[in-house]
Amino acid sequence: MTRLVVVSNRVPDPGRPPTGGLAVAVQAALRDRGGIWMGWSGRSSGDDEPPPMIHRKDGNITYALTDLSDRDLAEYYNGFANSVLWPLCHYRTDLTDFARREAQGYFRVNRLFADRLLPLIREDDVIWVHDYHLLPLADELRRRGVANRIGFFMHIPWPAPDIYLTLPPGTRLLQAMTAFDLLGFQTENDAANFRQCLERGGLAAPVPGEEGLFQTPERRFRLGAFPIGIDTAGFARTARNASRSAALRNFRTHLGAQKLLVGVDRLDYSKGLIQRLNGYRRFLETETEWSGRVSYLQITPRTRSGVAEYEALQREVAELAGQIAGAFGRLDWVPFRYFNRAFSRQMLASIYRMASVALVTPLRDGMNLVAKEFVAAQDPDDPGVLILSQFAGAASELASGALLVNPYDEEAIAQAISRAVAMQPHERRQRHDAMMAVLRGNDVFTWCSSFLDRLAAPRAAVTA
Ligand code: ADQ
Repeated sequence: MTRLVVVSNRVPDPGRPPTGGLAVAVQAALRDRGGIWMGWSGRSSGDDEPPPMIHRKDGNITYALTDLSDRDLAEYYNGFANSVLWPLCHYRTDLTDFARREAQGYFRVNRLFADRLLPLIREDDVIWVHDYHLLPLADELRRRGVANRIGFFMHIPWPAPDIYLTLPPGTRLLQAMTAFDLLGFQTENDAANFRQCLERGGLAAPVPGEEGLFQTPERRFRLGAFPIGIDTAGFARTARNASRSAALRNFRTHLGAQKLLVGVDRLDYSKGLIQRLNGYRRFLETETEWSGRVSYLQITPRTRSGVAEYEALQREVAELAGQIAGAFGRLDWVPFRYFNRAFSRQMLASIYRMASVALVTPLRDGMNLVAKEFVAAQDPDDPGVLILSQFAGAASELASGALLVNPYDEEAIAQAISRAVAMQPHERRQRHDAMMAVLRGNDVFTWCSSFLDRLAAPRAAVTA
């Protein structure tokens, strides 16, 4: 079997058990074939050029880690990736803070990745690049003579052409992306948006009669939807083996007969936290018979502290959280709890299983794995209800069982909460069964192998 070379901005800690389904699946694929996982070490080299890469071996996997300089991190990571591409792909052109210097830094770091990867690549390796930090990487590798199969998976949404094409180097990036052999997106909608961007830019044309195959004057490539899954069986097992944490036991006792609502999101403006909290507030205002009978737990670790919008959002969410607790709380009832830290996976799984309702209402999300984890963690005999944004990638798979909402509509969120807390067991079971069937049929291991199988499919010759 050919070796696998995975490239992503961040790499899981070598030697430590992987957290998160994606790392589990990618590591399993790497272990099967042997290979390399290359990415940023998480460290800065300050004002100096990054020193040579560090190589850590773990069985048949080599982790190749590069530091980046402060300037690289400011321009590539906090700059173009997180302050331009992230908001743009989440339809927030108002927050897209474009600067030419940062775009140059982004292409420069992609050249650095290519230079550092080049000596590690063997002729028949298959290369799999992940996410928006590395859109031009295949093009840089091709310029250095790499003819290997190179695939790409986009974890975040691909926006509609009228949004994407507002990006000054948008066409240059698209052109660079045609150097991949396979481009994978989370949903058919994302894939269709990308196709339209290509066609609008006149960069590639579909090959008639060949679904997903495109042609430029030089080469052919494929694109398609590969919705990412979770380790469904593994996560369900973790949730069944309830965490023995004393805090969790006390929490359960404290809740008594109250129904637990849960939200778990990184602190990010794409997650729709303000609208969601306002929806909950409206529910408490209008459905007063639930006063004292529900409690909402929001777990939101802070991320990207180097980007100004995240600091502002932190203040806004904290203020709203305080208002809700202050306005509705009683001596004997806490209607809202807000945490700003990460929880262990065991703890999260137990909390999901304890909850009657999950609120997963991003304004835009590539997939949203929390929605899938919540479903997998449920007791099938007495499952909770998933309230899910119609703009999360997960909605394209879970529409049969979730209560879909428009995440901008606070009234609709309030109504969905009141429907969820009152839902009868038979309807909850029916909905849960439907969603579990999807999650079992497409877990993260299936996702990984279906992408890699498609990448390995014979290349089609370019026709005149
Ligand atoms: P994210 O934006 O990070 O991922 P998501 O898909 O929800 O979003 O994944 C978050 C992961 O972090 C989940 O596994 C979740 O359990 C975990 N997590 C969240 N809050 C946590 C907490 N407080 N403590 C511990 N763990 C926590 C990007 C895209 C998504 C896409 C994924 C995978 O933005 O749309 O689904 O990649 O492709």
